[in-house]
Amino acid sequence: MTTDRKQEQREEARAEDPASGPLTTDQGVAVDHTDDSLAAGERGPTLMEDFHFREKLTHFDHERIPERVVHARGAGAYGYFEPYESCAEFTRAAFLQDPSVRTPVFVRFSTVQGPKGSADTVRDVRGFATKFYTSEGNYDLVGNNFPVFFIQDGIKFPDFVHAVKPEPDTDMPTGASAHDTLWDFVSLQPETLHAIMWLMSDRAIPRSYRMMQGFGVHTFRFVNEAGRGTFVKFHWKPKLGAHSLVWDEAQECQGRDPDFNRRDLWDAIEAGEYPEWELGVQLVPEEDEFAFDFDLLDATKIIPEEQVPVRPIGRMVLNRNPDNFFAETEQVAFHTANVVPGIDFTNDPLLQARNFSYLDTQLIRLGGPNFTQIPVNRPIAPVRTNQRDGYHQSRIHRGTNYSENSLGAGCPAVSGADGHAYTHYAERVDGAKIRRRSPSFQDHYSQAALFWHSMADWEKEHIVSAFRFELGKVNALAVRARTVEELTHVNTELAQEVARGVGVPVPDGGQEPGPHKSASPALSLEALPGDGSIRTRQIAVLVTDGVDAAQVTSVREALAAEGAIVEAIAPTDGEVTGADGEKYQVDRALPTVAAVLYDAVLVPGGPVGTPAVAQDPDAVRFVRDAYRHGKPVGALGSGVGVLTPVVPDGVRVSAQTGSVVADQGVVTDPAPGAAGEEFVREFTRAVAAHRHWDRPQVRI
Ligand code: HDE
Repeated sequence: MTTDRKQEQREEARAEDPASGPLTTDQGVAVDHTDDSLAAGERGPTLMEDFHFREKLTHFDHERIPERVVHARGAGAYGYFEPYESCAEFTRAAFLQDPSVRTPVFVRFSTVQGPKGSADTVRDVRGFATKFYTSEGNYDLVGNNFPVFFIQDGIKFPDFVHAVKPEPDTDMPTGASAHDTLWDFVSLQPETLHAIMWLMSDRAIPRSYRMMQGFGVHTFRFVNEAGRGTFVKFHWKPKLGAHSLVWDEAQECQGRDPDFNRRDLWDAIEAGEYPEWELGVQLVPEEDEFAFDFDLLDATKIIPEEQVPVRPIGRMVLNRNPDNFFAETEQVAFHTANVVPGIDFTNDPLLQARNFSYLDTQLIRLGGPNFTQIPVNRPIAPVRTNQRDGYHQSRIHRGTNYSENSLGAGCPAVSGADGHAYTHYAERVDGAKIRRRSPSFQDHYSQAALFWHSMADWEKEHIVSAFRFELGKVNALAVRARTVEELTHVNTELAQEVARGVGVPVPDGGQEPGPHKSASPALSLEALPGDGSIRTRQIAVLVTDGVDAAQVTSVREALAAEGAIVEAIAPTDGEVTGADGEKYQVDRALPTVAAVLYDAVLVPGGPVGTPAVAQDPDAVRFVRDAYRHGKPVGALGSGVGVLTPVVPDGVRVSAQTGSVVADQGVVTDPAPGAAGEEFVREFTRAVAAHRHWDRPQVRI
């Protein structure tokens, strides 16, 4: 957000605040002076009677609350959800009945491993938690951007989290999964392998929260008016498609802009480019519970979309940033057990554990049982309970506080059988008390292999290189070797490629789950290219004094008309003088930015400008990095001369004025003056494709 816009907002907030006026104490007493404490003489000791000083310092001393034990770092936004049509056939949930009814939502995206102050672009799962403020109470869909989890039973969650969090002696590494204890755990727990394949894929380094899928992970249950249950898996699909960074870029981003993902979300919403997802469901009739070669209750398994298609049921739009990070994004409390009539649980042992854990953690994190009264957590449905008192109670309850009563006119009365109350699905349960995993949970390799076989070649390359990086950071060679051994059960080629990179014996292989060579094309990032637009893509145009201004202006206008965000970047801030002698405003100074912060780069020409760009090592690095990270790179006029030395053999560059060449995302036209239509069309197409993996010398 620009400083002007922020200032405007501050002023609006002041004007709207009924309490605007002079500074006061918490008791409303006006304060005359807040820069010096009350002291006995100018150089004397501070006096205890300075109640303003004591109140100010005491409150400050208590400003922190514990951060979330996992998912500590996040970003949130408000918006709405609307169904496409009534889902009454499957669920009686009120918010899924009427396309004309918009349900308000709050969504929080997060990383899992790192603390609140860690960087955004680490290799990690991303949380995707949605609170629907429905007319029947709050419904929380607390999902992730992977459709599977690392463990099958919640009792192992503390072990898994201890293993992935920083090691207990050094408190290192921050935000990262490349370390001994995680891989020790992985190598000993084959059930982690499927989620580990996702973690090693580019899904674990999303370009943007706006370009990320979300999944409910567990199999839940829809229940309709007649009480019939249907198994359901939830999917969020981003309108902009699913896109990721490359690891080299993600690592640099951690330093260049640790807030890369949350800034992107914030800025898009401020600019009115509201992110949008489609909610889809996979529905399985109860009678088909055992129709799969995996268990529907096992959260380490997907239902391949080719087997049960995802049926779109509605869309969600995020259109408002929070006013206060702490009050809203930090204090929001999600809970898997926050369900509404028409949505119920299954016996997935991971889900059952979560239904205990979220409330438990919030009691400590938010300091007591009344956190549901915090504005971001408050339902829009009326709340009438007999729960009373406790820390931070802010409601003034009247009347009786027990059920049943006659003295309070029987209020609040239970809804009974009037049809509006939540009634638990009457699933028949019968079993001995045992601690034993079901045999139907035992196949840990088939779906890890399915994932591998579903990847495009470039995705496979990225996965191998991620394993090499991660295991290469593991000090215990036995752990590296044991992990490679586990990978032989997924795919021989994968295991061998990883082994070669991390210095452990190359296994023979041949242990793959034979019959499972099939692929699920929906698992590849290529399956979600987006709507083909270049809206909100960030494009850097490198300019210096003497730049061909007609070129910059024409290309800028054309790309901006397609919704891209184009920024002129010069060696210093302020203005540059174009070849026409006019002054042009610079958006950013080169030392403050880097190619990793942009989606594409363009080098315009100019009789004076271009040689200066070509001689500026920072500018050349900018272009080279963009090229090596597979990003679209364009050059016009004499700018082509800057690009040519950067682009390796095997990529064609135009040498002829007026002839536009577009090859593997490198688009060139040596013609001076305003950019032609063909150049703009080709460059736009290259940007819409996001990345160009097949070009030589891509650095992943
Ligand atoms: Fe969570 N998880 N989780 N988790 N989880 C938390 O709740 C837990 C799991 C997820 O933005 C905690 O309020 C257990 C799966 C998200 O505020 C905690 C188990 C999935 C968020 C907790 C799981 C998730 C959390 C920490 C295994 C994807 C962030 C703070 C049984 C479907 C929500 C908090 C936000 C947060 C427990 C596994 C997603 C401790 C015990 C599977 C998106 O309660």
